[in-house]
Amino acid sequence: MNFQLKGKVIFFATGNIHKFNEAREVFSEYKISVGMLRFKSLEIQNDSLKVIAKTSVLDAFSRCNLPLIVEDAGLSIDALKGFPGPYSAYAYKTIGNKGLLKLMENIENRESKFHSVIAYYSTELKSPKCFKGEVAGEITREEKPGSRGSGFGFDPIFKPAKSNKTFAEMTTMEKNRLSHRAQALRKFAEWYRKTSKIKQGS
Ligand code: ITT
Repeated sequence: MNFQLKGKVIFFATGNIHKFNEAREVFSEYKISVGMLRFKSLEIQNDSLKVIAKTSVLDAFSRCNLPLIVEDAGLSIDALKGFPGPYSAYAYKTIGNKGLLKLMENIENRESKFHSVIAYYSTELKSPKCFKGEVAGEITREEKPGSRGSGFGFDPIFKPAKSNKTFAEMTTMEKNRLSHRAQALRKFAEWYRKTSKIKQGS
């Protein structure tokens, strides 16, 4: 079946509604419409977020044949030699924020980084195209969920270097000014806007 899509429309395959809402807000700045494909694509275990994202986007594409992105993100803590990094989803599911704070209990160096890789694929490409973003910050001493209970995952324990609030204490718009994901999404959106203009000959 062929779909006739009007305007600039892409899809985001993710099982995480928070990620999708962040993406929707960033893409609206670029007048790109995004639809959520709510499924978890294949997520292999690998040390590289880029390899994971590329494999995921090809898996997602094989299921729906639509132009789409996936995103893989991870939190690296300096004092834990980069852990959990590409194993962030597993660490979050198993020990969670409380477990990570416990591991960091007597550690003074709280420096950490969030990384994001967006992978895009459509029929016009030979292979997936990747875009990276990262934000430096620190792991707080306790969870700071914010009054509206916003944020997800490690948001309550991550405070970007340029802020006195954790990601969970921010609105989506505030988080999008600083976050790893928003940076990767903007790089993608700039590229996408440029390549679709070339295709349309404008
Ligand atoms: P997908 O379906 O898109 O894969 P996911 O929630 O599984 O969604 P990831 O595998 O990319 O996302 O994320 C790995 C873990 O890192 C996961 O437990 C997330 O909750 C957490 N995480 C990712 N981005 C985050 C962010 O911006 N703030 C807080 N935690 C984040």
